[in-house]
This record gives sequence, structure tokens and C-alpha cells, in this order.
Amino acid sequence: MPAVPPEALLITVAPTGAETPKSECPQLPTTLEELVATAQSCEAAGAAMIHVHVRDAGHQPTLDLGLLTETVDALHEMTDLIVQLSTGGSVHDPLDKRLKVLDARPDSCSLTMGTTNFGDDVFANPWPFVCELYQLAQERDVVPEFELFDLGHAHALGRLLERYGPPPGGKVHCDFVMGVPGGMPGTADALVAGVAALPESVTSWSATGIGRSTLPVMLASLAKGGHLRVGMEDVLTISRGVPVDSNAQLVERAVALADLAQRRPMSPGEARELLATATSRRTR
Ligand code: KMH
Ligand code: ZN
Repeated sequence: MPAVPPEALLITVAPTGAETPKSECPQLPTTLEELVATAQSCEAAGAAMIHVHVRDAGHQPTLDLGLLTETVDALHEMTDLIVQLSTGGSVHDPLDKRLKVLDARPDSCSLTMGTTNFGDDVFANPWPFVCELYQLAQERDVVPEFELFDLGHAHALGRLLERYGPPPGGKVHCDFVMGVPGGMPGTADALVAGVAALPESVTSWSATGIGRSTLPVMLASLAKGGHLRVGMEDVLTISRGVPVDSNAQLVERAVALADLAQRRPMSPGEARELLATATSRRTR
């Protein structure tokens, strides 16, 4: 990885998540129309990738394959964003359904590198599941984003790559998800330790801090030359006690901080090259 921070910045927006009830946060995009409108406004604000959790007609998280496919297709049609589907789903989703997510043919999928306590719940990612999902992503030409909730997950990533080889396209991109109760804390110190623990084959990384760790993690990531994930999956207040208006507001804030750090948002095309998604390889 370069010692000098790259100028171009990948901003991923994670607009919905699986945890927040619509009833508690009406501005959370949960319908397809809301999601597409959110994706468009976030793309205009500077996002290049969208990390998607789908909700059903009752606004509940779902891994229904028809809805996932419809969502991927709509986002491809209406935006230029890289579409990343969550394979993490909600803590209640069974592993077999999480593997099926790849049938919806996203550009990218999240792939969490180990089991972690998740508040009062357990986010299960047993090693055999991680291996199966990774091999499936390789077979299907879906570029994984390795989600690291804890320091040990960085070491597990090294083990995975050693055993099964590189992802499709050969780039290795991971994302530190910090500040989850049960995972690593959302601090600059933890991020520095996490980056130091990354396998050498990692070609790019981003970071996001949950809740009030969002700003410390964002600033630390910019300082370390990392990329950013923002969005209402991770934070619901823009400052203490003030609710977020929209996902675009969070992207705009990231762009403003990046500007101070002399980083500019990457276009979706540049992000496709960074991650070597299948589309970018076809057009080379
Ligand atoms: N909803 C969390 C339990 C992912 O998207 O891959 C898992 C999660 C990670 O959000
Ligand atoms: Zn997610």
C-alpha cells in the first residue's frame, strides 16, 4: 500500500442496514423507491459504491431473492454506483440464505471475517461459512469486501487468502467496521493497530465507526490514507442528539472533511478500477 495517502477517495454509502426499525426512523430508506432516490442523491454527493440491505413490504429486513434481484437491477439501471449486497443480513438470518445472496448477481458482496458479539446478539460467521462464501464469490465473479469487526479478523483474512488465493480481479479490499458493541472500539488507536495487522496483499481499505465513533474513525481513516464508509446503517445522528436528515447529508459531510484533507471523491468508474469489479475488467 502507498505510504502517501491516495488523493482519490472511495466513499461507500450504507443507507439502511438491518437493525433500525422504520418506525423509529422514518427517513431510513426501506422501500425500493426510497432506496433508488437515496442512491441517486448519494451518487450526486460523491458516493461511488452502495452497501445494500433490503427490506420487505413491512419494512423488515429480508433476504428474499426476488427482492434482492429487483433491487440490484434497479440500482444498476438508475445509477452508476457499484452495487454491493450485504451477505451479513440481520443477526437472525440463517447461513444458507446468506449464501444465496450471490444469486442476485451484485458487483460486490460483504464478507465478514469472523463471528462477533453484536450488542446482545451474535453475528455468526463460522470459518467454514466464510470459506464457502469466499469460494462462491470467486466462482460467481463477485468482488468481496472483507468486513473486519475485530483485530483477529485481519489475521483470518490472511489465512483465507493463503488457502484460497486472491479474489476475482486480484484486488483485495476490506472495510473496518468499528465501534460495534462486542467488536473492536471505534478509535484511532484501534484503526492504526488494524491497518498494521492487514495482510500484505490488501490493496485498499475503508473504515466506518458506528454511532458516536463515526467522526473519530472517519478522521483517522483520512489521516491513514484509507477510504470511507458512511450511512444510516452505521449512524443516525449528525451531532449529539440531532437526527440525520438523509444519507446524502452524511456523504456530503464526508466529502467536506475529505476536502480539508485534500482528498476528492472517486467516481464510480475509478472505484470499479480500484476494486477490479467484473465490469471494469470487461471494459479494459
Ligand atoms: N447487520 C449485521 C448483523 C454486513 O452487512 O455484511 C451485519 C452486517 C454486515 O451489517
Ligand atoms: Zn451491512
